[in-house]
Amino acid sequence: ATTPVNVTVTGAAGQIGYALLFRIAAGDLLGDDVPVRLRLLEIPQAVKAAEGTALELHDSAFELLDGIDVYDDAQQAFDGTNVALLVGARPRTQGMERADLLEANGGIFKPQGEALNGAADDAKVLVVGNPANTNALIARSNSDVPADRFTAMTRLDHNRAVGQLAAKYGVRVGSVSKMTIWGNHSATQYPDVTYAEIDGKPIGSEVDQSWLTEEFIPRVAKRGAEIIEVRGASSAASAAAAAIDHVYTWVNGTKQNDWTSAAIVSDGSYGVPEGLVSSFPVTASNGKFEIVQGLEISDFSRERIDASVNELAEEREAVQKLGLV
Ligand code: NAX
Repeated sequence: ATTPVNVTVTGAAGQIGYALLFRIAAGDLLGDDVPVRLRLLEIPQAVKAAEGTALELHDSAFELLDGIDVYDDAQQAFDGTNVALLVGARPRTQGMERADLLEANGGIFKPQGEALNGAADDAKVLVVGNPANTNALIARSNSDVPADRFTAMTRLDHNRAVGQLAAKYGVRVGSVSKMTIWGNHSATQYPDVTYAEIDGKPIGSEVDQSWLTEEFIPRVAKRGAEIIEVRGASSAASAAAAAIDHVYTWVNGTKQNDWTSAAIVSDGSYGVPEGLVSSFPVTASNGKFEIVQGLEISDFSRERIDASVNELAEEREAVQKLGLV
């Protein structure tokens, strides 16, 4: 391909943006033969910092990088875009109630959903900025872009789970397949090992239950807090790596006999109310995610999936009350 693919990154001057942009420019997002044009969106106060990053991108002499544009206007940043990575969001600050947080993010994701109407016909949207699932719901509800192009990121949770499982079994991450994250990208998420395999061999029946409930599930679900505690700042490079994996998989497909996790608009599968942006086990082919069907769900899993999905339903109710969806 010689026509560059337009990739818009919001929150480009933030810490995830800083890790993400260089990998995109290196060809990791779409493939090492696909030229990219980067469009950075920031709020006016951070445009200068984004321009500084653009200088460094120039200085890196990436052969696939066709050019960089910096914007403070969503309409312009999304015009004709093929891949939109919505990273910039309003973080929760002290004393902020959930409704305040959702409202503040509605102020970002509603206009961005509208602005995405100007995107290319094949546009793919990944929301990283938290609360990611509900921000994706807001953007989708305010856009004419088809629902199946809106996704939110649970790939970091998925990768964290794969990493923990590989460490437990003393294998490399490439040996782990069929891991699943269900629900919300929050502490209620359910990392499900029921169908996970090590070197193609199912582990479900032999998993140590106390390790699962007391160590693995809470460790994966609360890994973000652990990173903040140890690193002194929230996950950045690993979040960028997960965003890269999410889009790469979406465009280039999942491996044979494997699946991944992504939050996509529910079609009602597995009892997840239609329209919620919830994480599922998914395969990708021909540029489309599809929910893995027909998995038997145990009572143990059902309870945990429902808890996380209920949280998503509550968030939807809250943004409905605010008139955001
Ligand atoms: P930073 O605060 O470093 O950067 C955010 C950037 O977004 C800032 O430069 C800010 O100016 C910009 N921004 C704010 N409003 C904007 C708007 N309307 N348009 C364009 N840009 C805007 O945060 P960072 O550490 O980069 O994290 C970004 C987001 O990712 C946060 O919401 C964070 O919670 C979320 N995360 C999501 C994860 C996931 O797995 N889904 C994991 C990592 C991360 O915690």
